[in-house]
Amino acid sequence: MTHNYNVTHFVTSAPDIRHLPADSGIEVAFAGRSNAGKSSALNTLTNQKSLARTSKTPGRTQLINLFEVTDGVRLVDLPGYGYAEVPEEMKRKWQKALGEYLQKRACLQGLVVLMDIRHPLKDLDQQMIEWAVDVDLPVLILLTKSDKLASGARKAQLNAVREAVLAFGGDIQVEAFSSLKKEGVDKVRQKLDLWFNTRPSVQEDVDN
Ligand SMILES: Nc1nc2c(ncn2[C@@H]2O[C@H](COP(=O)(O)OP(=O)(O)OP(=O)(O)O)[C@@H](O)[C@H]2O)c(=O)[nH]1
Ligand SMILES: [Mg+2]
Repeated sequence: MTHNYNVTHFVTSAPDIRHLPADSGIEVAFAGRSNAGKSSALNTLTNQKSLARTSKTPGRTQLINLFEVTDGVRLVDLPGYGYAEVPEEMKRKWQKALGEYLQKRACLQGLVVLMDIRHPLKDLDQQMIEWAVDVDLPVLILLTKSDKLASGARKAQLNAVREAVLAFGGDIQVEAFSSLKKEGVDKVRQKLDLWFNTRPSVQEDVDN
């Protein structure tokens, strides 16, 4: 079954992981460094100009924003990590919360990690990927702003990252993406359709 992502609408914002709506249905989260292009990618995917707020000022998305594609099918825009201006203490807290979300959210079916194609696989990106692989969560890596590189350099970078992520093991796909040029959008839709059609594993009832 393919979904129509164009009808995606905002549901709610949560100030942190503990205030998310009920852990039911299916969720796919968009994570990445501050300014990596998460909100832009969500807008491009859904063909909407301002579904998710974008900004030239890094660290703009402070809340976890949840969007619904259809009943029980959600896309999650996570606040960017690694923003230099954020106090160390807050960074540590947020990083811990992200880890908890990835490892405990049962309805989470896949993780999209967005990284600027010119600066891929920073420490915190690697941490996110490790957490996902740890809990058998499939990962789609989008090398964003691919329009910033000429096609030769773009291909070389794509190949280099594909090679590098083999070291993580796990189910990881890497694609180039540009919100500006609409590159890679079909690849994202295909992956989301696949994840949204995978039934979340049902917890065994141990009382029986
Ligand atoms: N050239 C180019 N610029 C882009 C692209 N995608 C995003 N940008 C720009 O990058 C900046 C950050 O984009 P956002 O989508 O707001 O990034 P974000 O990851 O949501 O950032 P935070 O919410 O702060 O974590 C904006 O100035 C965008 O216009 C792209 O595909 N190509
Ligand atoms: Mg954002």
